Amino acid sequence: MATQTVATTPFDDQKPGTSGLRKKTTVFMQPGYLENYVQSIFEAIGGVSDKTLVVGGDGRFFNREAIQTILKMAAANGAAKCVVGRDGLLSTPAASAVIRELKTDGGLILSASHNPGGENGDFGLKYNVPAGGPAPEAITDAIFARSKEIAEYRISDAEDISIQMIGTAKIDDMDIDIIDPVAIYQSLMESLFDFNAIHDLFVSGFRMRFDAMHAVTGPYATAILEGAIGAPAGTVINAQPLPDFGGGHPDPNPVHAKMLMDEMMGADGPDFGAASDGDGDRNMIVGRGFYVTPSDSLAVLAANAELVPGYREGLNGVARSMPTSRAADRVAEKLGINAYETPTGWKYFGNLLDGNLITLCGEESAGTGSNHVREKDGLWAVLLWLNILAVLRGSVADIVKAHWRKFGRDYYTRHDYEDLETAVASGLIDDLRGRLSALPGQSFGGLTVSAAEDFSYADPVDGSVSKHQGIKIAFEEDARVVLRLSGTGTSGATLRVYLERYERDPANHGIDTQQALAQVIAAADEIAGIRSKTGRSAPNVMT
Ligand code: VG1
Ligand code: CO
Repeated sequence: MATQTVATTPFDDQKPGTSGLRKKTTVFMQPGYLENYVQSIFEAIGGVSDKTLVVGGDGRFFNREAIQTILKMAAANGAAKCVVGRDGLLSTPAASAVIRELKTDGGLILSASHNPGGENGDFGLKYNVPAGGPAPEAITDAIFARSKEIAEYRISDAEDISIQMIGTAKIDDMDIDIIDPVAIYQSLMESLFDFNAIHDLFVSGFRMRFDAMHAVTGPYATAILEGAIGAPAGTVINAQPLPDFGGGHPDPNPVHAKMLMDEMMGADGPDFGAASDGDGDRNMIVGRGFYVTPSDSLAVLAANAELVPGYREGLNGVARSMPTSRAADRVAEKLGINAYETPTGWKYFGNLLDGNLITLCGEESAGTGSNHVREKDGLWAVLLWLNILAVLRGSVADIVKAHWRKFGRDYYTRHDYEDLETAVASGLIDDLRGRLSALPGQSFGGLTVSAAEDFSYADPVDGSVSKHQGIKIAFEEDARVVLRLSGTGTSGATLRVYLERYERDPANHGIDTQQALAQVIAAADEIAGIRSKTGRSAPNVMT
């Protein structure tokens, strides 16, 4: 078989966003589109000659075809080997674990994460570095730059290979290892958690429901929870990965994981509920009748991590993305460890983890993780909760309420305005940016602005600076509003408004969240003119 060099024209829209390049599946399927991006990645990382790459995805529509293309291109570009998950499956955290365990030169992860899949849904691709994490901005900028110059790509004209069975194969001179997508990840989990203690928790009658949402975590959760730990059959639901996620939206939040939420809110619901997203890096945690916000989850996990074998030595520090509530900072302060505030997106945690500055990190968007990999990890967060529950033996609600009594409660909600006209959304942010310096001292419905900034982050390890990462407005009344535009959407623009308020007094910890934040919500609207500028009377999604 021979290598073909195919002439191509640059596509001008291949700029990676918050988490790699995401587009409509039909865009990725255009002739040359995927090829163009893959060749740009290979060239931006200095070529792949003699390198070993991990390749896998979340199983969505076009996953298999894209993998065949990537393998043929890796072969034509001189790669020594590709390691592929059987059936083309690898959850994002598992891909990170495999990259690290096998000490490869990085990997390509095919996923649009929590975005809907299918022919009319979304597709995505990103490159992860040898440390296992998403490429930092310097690399994604280089990929984008390359994609605008590129004139040709290289691909082998070999036949498709079968990736249905564990084993080895070859395309031209390149070796291919087809691996069990679960094994390496599972042994990593066994090294961190006390599976026997969790087993005993289930033996005591504890009931759990894990909703895999027909996405990639099904095989992982079934093998680990029902297999290795011995949870009752039926603990994992919607376990079969499907190319269109069964028509659902694989985003684990109370809106999209409604079936699970309904069961958990019932009087006789299970003790513990959890869900994960398309590529397995997000998690939702629910107790019976009690939803845990991701910001609170990060804080509770940080406060209790030492109860679990993998974190017995304590934490080096914690980090959270800027719009995530400050609950984790309060824990860090009590523990006497560092707390970092990074821009949205997992790539910003990489240097902090590599430099041992932090052990745990998380985002308000249902992402939690630790130094065990370089991605957020849905099932890991679920196992950490389970291990803590196995030690404390209380209900989820009791544990979180006790946490609030000790640290105070950070009421938190995110309001999303989806599918806005791009000009309207960026106009709103630009206008606000232009008025920031005038805001401090002004009052909005009883709240007085104490500080307003266009968030910029200087990486403490390599000194790189990321600007314009969101508008952050703080109030004297211990409340905060953050506004930013989504970088993962594939049509129009999404405005995200993050709202929070701190309440120390336990007598006030039982208020409905939207009500507790009503004043902050009103102030945000008054300051940014959200309703008047977007013409929307309410957000599409509130989490
Ligand atoms: C969203 C979340 C962000 C997360 C990103 C990728 O980005 O807000 O916290 O890191 O998705 O998550 P944005 O730019 O749309 O707000 V995943 O699970 O989609 O890889
Ligand atoms: Co995801």
